[in-house]
Amino acid sequence: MTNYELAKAKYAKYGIDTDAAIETLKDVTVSIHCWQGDDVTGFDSKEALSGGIQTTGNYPGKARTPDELMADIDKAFSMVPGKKKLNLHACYAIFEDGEYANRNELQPKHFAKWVKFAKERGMGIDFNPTFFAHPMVKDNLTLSSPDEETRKFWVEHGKACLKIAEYFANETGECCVMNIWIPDGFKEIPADRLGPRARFKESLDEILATPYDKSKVYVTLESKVFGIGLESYTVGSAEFCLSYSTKNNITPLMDNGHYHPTEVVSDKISSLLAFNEKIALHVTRAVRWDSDHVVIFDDETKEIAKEIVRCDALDRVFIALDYFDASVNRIAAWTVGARNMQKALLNALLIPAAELKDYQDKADYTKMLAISEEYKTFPFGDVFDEYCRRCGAPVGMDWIEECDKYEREVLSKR
Ligand code: RNT
Ligand code: ZN
Repeated sequence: MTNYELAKAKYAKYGIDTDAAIETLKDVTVSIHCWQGDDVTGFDSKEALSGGIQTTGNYPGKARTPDELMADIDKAFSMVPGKKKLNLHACYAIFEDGEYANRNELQPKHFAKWVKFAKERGMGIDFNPTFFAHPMVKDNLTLSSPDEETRKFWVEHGKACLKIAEYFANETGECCVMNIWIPDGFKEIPADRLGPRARFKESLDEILATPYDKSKVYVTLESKVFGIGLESYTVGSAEFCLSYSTKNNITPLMDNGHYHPTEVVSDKISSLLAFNEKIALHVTRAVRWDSDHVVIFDDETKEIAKEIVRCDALDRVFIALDYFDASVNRIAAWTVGARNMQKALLNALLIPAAELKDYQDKADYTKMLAISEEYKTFPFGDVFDEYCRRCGAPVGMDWIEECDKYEREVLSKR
């Protein structure tokens, strides 16, 4: 018997069908962020990264051009099992023949190369307007700026992005999740908390007044607690973003780096599912703060996946990754994080949710605890290996050698 057959038998003894879990996971889409490949640099501006987010590290070999980034994406995606979607930011517009468009003038054609890339690989595309790293970010403010010219510029950017999102959906035949996150906030304790939020609200209303096909484009709104240099006040707080999303029928997005350190997104998922048809996630790893460390196979990532699965919400949660580490090989960073998201989902699919719920309802917390703990040492790794095999992705450590080879042959020559 192979390791997989042994594992399958062990799970089957408790009524868990590992083949079914593998089949289910094959259809779950995880959106992978292009910005891990170049430290959120993009191609449209020479400005340093801003907005209270930061990539640290100086690992050699970072992608400098669209072609390099695409090659790196191909390499990383080939080492990750499962269904993937490409997550782009507006700053990754590709200008050809010396042309240039400012953020408020971006058009679908500036993303034609990405569409070609995605179509050739049978992938959908998600999208993000880029409200940072640009000269029109005035005093750390964009959509909430009291300066009307600044605010309007960013409203135009949002509107332009909605058109591009719709173009992605039409071209790829898959829906496009367009996520709005603004960095706006203050380092100092503000004298007016309502004004910026009122302006943000007005700006969002203006952006969303653009007609777009709601069956193809899902607009999400991402909240945050604080950013570097913006420690005292964040315009798009959790309460603001949740209230706005609910009231305006758009989709709330939770990034698990965007809460106070003892809060967990895994506990929030069910509340949002109770009130929203769809919800969206940025899965990341916060180490003491929103540090965007590579996702590991840790308790919170597992718990997030368990929540999605036991709420029977695999088709209601848009799962995206969001981290950027420049201190390790960037292809490895992508691969480790994305494989771990897949592991967490498979792990969740191999836990008998109905049985455990039943113990909870019967107040048999003893069995609920005891059984949950026993599953933690089941031969999950053998099932994950089989899943990789069936997806044509490298099994176990095999990808590491592939990644080293790519570093020797490609990255080290940059
Ligand atoms: C920032 C948000 C946001 C960004 C990306 C690059 O704190 O998490 O999602 O990470 O848009
Ligand atoms: Zn995020």
